[in-house]
Amino acid sequence: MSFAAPFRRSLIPRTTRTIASRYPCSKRRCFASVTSSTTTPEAPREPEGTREVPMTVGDGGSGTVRPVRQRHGSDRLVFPGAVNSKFTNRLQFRMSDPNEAIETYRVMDTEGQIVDETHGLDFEGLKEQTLKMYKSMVTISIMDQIMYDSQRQGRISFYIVNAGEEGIAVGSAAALSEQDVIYAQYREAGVLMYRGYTLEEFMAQCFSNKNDDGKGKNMPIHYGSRRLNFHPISSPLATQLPHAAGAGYALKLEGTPACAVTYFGEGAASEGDFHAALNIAATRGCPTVFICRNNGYAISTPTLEQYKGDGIASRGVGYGIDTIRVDGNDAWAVYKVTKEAREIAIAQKKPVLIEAMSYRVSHHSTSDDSFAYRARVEVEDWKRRDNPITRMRKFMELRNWWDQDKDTQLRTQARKDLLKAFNAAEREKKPAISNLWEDVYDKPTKDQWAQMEEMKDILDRYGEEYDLDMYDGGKGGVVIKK
Ligand SMILES: Cc1ncc(C[n+]2csc(CCOP(=O)(O)OP(=O)(O)O)c2C)c(N)n1
Ligand SMILES: [Mg+2]
Repeated sequence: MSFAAPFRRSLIPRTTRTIASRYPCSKRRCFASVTSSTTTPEAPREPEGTREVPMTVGDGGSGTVRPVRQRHGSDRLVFPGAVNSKFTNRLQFRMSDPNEAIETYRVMDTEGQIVDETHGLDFEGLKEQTLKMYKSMVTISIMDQIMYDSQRQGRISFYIVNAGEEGIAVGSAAALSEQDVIYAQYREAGVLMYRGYTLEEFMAQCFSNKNDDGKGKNMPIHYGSRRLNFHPISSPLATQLPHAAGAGYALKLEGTPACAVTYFGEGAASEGDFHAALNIAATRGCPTVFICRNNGYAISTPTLEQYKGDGIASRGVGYGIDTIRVDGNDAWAVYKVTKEAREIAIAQKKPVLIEAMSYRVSHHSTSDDSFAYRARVEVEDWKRRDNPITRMRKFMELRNWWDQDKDTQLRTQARKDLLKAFNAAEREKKPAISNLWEDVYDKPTKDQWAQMEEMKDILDRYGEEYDLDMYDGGKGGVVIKK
């Protein structure tokens, strides 16, 4: 299968060479500090090719390393770190050309028309999947409205909406297998929705009720699901990235035909963890797919103030990682590149970076008012111009798969289902108080038992001051059942 826009990577030749010990002394002196201690500027000349200095290039973590050889009189530098660099007498500082940014791959345009005829996707065969993708995106957008409003009414404490970026989460999720291990940031509820996280599970987590897998220990939208191979969301930005590199490495060592997939915003890519993760994934050959959602903002900081250079994609190229930039509002393009990235990661045992471009239509979270730092008209323009949900709808309508009636029916039913789950979750009891101590250590410590006893004593004496009925088991739920 071929891409209109190819995955990019820096040029590293397949064959690596050894630095010959016969390098002229004047030049060899330049390398003396990085060659082995056996190679000093004063070392006697040896016939060409007879001796290799122990300077090697790793092959991505398989444990074998190949020697690098610099031939006498070569027109290029063959050196670890720059294994195919031509010598030049032109002094020139390099930087990316601002007028020639890395291209953005599309399968369909904003009208839902196919623009890459080489996409190789069998859309007729994918009809059922298309409907599932569309339904997931629509359901997420309605859930967002309900949950956002409920936070404003004080019924949940916090929420982050996905508006404008549903295509990235759902398009990529549709291309993955259940075995792939997911490490997300927080604006990827579509991944969970597509993988089969139920509306009841979403609501239980947001209301921190007794059915929440995390037993209320996390803020709303910090979902996690062992069943769906989805690690819990972690608030500190970018911590998921080294985890995903490590998980990819583990899958490779186990020989599992799956990859780790991690999502992050372009703002999170300013964290050191991003660089550590990309470098270790590249050098150890980890089958990890890094998916950056570049939505134009890190809370109030616009991308143009976050970095110079050609976005996040250019960093992947810099780390020697196969990289592609994609139109994040085109769910088919995201699907296609994720599918291809997954195959590369697993078959070739190496990471891939996808930079998906979109726009954060919403405020950053319920704690943010984005009109304090961006104009309303900017947001309205984006909403009118392009949207992953309407694009997919147009795609389906062009094939006579969809119409207004079906759309109304889908939205009415989704809203009904969501409100039912919402109301049930809101009425459900909170986890038993004993969960304050449970699942912290393997077994509760002596100190924790003492704290439980103390809490029990306080509630025995002053219980009527608290609404204990809202907790599972009431006052009786304070002490862990042995
Ligand atoms: C280590 C760390 N620093 C700062 C924050 C506060 N913070 C939360 S979200 C965010 C912006 C992240 O922007 P981006 O990664 O682009 O994601 P987006 O919200 O745009 O989806 C910041 C600075 C944090 N959670 N963790
Ligand atoms: Mg962002």
